[in-house]
Amino acid sequence: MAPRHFIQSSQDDGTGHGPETSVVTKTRPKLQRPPLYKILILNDDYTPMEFVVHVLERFFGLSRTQAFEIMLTVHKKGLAVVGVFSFEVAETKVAQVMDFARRHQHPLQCTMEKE
Ligand code: TYC
Repeated sequence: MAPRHFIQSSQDDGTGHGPETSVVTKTRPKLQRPPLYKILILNDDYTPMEFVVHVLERFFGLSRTQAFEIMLTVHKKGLAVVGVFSFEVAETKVAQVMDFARRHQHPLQCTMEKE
């Protein structure tokens, strides 16, 4: 079939709104926020308190006071959230903490959980 061309005059935008008018429409695609992941530190009976404080300072950028507070929460309650991150950042930090603990022969456990 032969192509058909529709020609609009500059005086008529085809909307019926009269000459030289146009309708501006903006499409707003539905955006999904990327999911966030909590990192949890778990209590155990063997890892020294000072080591946990050091881990929290080193890998989570916490001050000594914040790190000590969170370590004590874990010690008393069994676990605590130490931060919330994107999947990639959480995965990297968990791997770094687990590796660091293993290299120092401490049984410290660190996990991530979708928020
Ligand atoms: N419960 C440990 C102790 O008494 C200290 C500790 C705190 C270990 C937090 C792990 O995630 C932890 N030495």
